[in-house]
Amino acid sequence: MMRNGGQLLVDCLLGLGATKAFGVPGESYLAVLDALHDTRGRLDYVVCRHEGGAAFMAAAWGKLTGSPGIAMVTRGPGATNAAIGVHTAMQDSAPMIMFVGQVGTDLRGREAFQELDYRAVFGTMAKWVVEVDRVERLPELLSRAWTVAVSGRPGPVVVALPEDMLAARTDALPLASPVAIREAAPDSDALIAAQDLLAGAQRPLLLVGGCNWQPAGRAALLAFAEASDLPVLADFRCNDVIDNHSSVYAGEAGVGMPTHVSRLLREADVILAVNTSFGEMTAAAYTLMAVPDPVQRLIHVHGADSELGKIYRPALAIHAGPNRFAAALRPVRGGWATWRTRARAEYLASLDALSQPSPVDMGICTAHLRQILPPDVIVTNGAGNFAVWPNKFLTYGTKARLLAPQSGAMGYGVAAAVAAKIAHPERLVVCFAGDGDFQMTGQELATARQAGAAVVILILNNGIYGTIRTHQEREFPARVSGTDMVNPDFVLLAQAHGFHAERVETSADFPQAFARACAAPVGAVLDLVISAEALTPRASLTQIRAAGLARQGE
Ligand SMILES: Cc1ncc(C[n+]2csc(CCOP(=O)(O)OP(=O)(O)O)c2C)c(N)n1
Ligand SMILES: [Mg+2]
Repeated sequence: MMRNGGQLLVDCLLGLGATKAFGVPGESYLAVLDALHDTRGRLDYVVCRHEGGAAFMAAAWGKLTGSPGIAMVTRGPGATNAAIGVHTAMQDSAPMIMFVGQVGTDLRGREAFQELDYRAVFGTMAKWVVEVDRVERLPELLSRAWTVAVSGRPGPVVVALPEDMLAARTDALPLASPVAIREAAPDSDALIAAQDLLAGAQRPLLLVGGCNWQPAGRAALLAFAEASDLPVLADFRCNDVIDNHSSVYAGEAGVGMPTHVSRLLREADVILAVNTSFGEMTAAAYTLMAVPDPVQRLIHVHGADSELGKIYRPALAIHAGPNRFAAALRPVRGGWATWRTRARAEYLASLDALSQPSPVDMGICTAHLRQILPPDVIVTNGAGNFAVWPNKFLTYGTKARLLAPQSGAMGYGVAAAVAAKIAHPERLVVCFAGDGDFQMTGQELATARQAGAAVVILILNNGIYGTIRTHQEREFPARVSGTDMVNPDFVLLAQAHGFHAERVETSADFPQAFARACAAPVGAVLDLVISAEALTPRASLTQIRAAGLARQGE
């Protein structure tokens, strides 16, 4: 059977197991769009409103499902709009494949209309970039793209599609399945060495991260931690790896780090880091663990050997996938109950927020949500001070998921929520957005409506770019510049998109408004009135400014 490049690409994606593609159309890949005409119900094209939204959705899909999220965007302008999603998938270690149109091979190199050199543009941003020049090589290169995206440390792959290649015809057969790569398992010597190091520890700590966990791997890790009675920290925005309700869970090592978390990292003598890539946020810009030789004895376990010894020189480096490593672990009993109990108690205490100087007090709202959110809720957020609420004040059980960008990309939350609801229409999906954050991808409300994705979006509306104001008041106190916003009426905006929408003026109104939002069949937006004064959970704007002024006076 003869196929053109578009048809072969789509048939390969079906064989690999893709079921959704998120994109904005372009004339550069009409043959792919045409092939998708015949795959509805098997491989659906989710029509987005901005390539940044589409790429975020693909990145979030990859993080949620473990299978590459598919984005499809047009040449230059589409590709550059989509860059934020590629960068986010990289920092999140999320599998993703972005297909991008390219000028015909006969024009390449002339700076033709919308031409870009994708290898140069995405070379340092993506895990791999390839341009497919010959139509018959599509199966080979798509198989490799999929494999690269999911293996080792998962990440984004960019595949460029010259127009003439998509139009060319071939009798090449499409792929029937992905390459199945078994995770690397730890060898028994390495395991014994790890268990010995742990057994000799006074204050051991388990630090878990990454996004290629499977339910069995997570369960095995939890069982190991509980049987060994040692405290567990989640890496930045990886709160959902380990059951937060377990007596071993002690919090998230990320931005806005609570004092007990920094104490645990500093005081630990042995840290077993499983699937962690050691981004800047994990150990407070590397201040809690010295580079390259931390005082703590580090056992670093990762599925990608390129992550081992990258930043730290571990006492023991083990190249193994997280799930197989977790399955191989046997309990170590070192009498750490006191150390673990204190960590847990401090974590539980950290969930009680101070009373906030704000009409809607997010401490009260998150305390309510902790009680009523269903166990399998999917929570998403982008970036801003508001993200501290879902990241530090909500708890995630074994079935819950948190989709939050380790890249700190504003706008991720709304798009990730849409992708999550498309993946799991039966689950409650709640997005936490800042007012600035929401406006980065708010147009994807239209995508949500079109796709029937009934997400619940909470806009924590404080009228400012709060994170930047926080830094500004610390470094340039009382000189507000570029951090105020005059916002649209979010209720009207959401209603114009067909969403149920309400403005919530007090904490007391929140529970009922949230219940109505969850019941709305079309999805809902709640515009929460937050005072700019409630700048962070622990310090008000006035306090932060006063401290900044006092430092200036010194
Ligand atoms: C795409 C992007 N642009 C800019 C930034 C820098 N930035 C980080 S947080 C922030 C402010 C977020 O404001 P908002 O969403 O209103 O949340 P708030 O801090 O007020 O709670 C900005 C501008 C970023 N992280 N990502
Ligand atoms: Mg704000």
